[in-house]
Amino acid sequence: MNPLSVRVAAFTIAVGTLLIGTCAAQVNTAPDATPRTSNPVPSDARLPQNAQQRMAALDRNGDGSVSEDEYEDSIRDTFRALDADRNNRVSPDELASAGAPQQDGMLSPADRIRRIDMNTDGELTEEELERGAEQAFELLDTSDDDTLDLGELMSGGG
Ligand SMILES: [Ca+2]
Ligand SMILES: [Ca+2]
Ligand SMILES: [Ca+2]
Ligand SMILES: [Ca+2]
Repeated sequence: MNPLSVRVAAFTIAVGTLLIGTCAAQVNTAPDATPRTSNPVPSDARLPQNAQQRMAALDRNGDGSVSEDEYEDSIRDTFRALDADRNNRVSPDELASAGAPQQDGMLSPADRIRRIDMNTDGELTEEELERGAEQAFELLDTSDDDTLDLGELMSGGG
């Protein structure tokens, strides 16, 4: 891989984790939540660990693939969900408290934002998030049919 494609791949995974992890965290809130938990963002919230779960979170009409519309809807919802103080920007703190998984070797929330932060102010606007996500969609859509199937989602780090 040349340096650009390494960077682009890291970028794709960053966006995918950022977006899809958050969507599915919401979808999965209730049934498995531990009753004793009083934390509004349970640290044990189940995040999507594989492409099947990501697909379930994104495929709103249940046809087994993710269209650009479904993807864009999710991005908008995700942005609103992340922007806790509603100032139309997502800060690293907001991203961190959304429960995105932090594992060994993973980028910190601030670093993930930096990947798609076009004006380098350290926070994401909806436009920055959408633009980053569009690029991620195109990279994942290797068959170029404007939908993401399970295999393509898997190739995005799931
Ligand atoms: Ca669909
Ligand atoms: Ca905010
Ligand atoms: Ca920004
Ligand atoms: Ca495709």
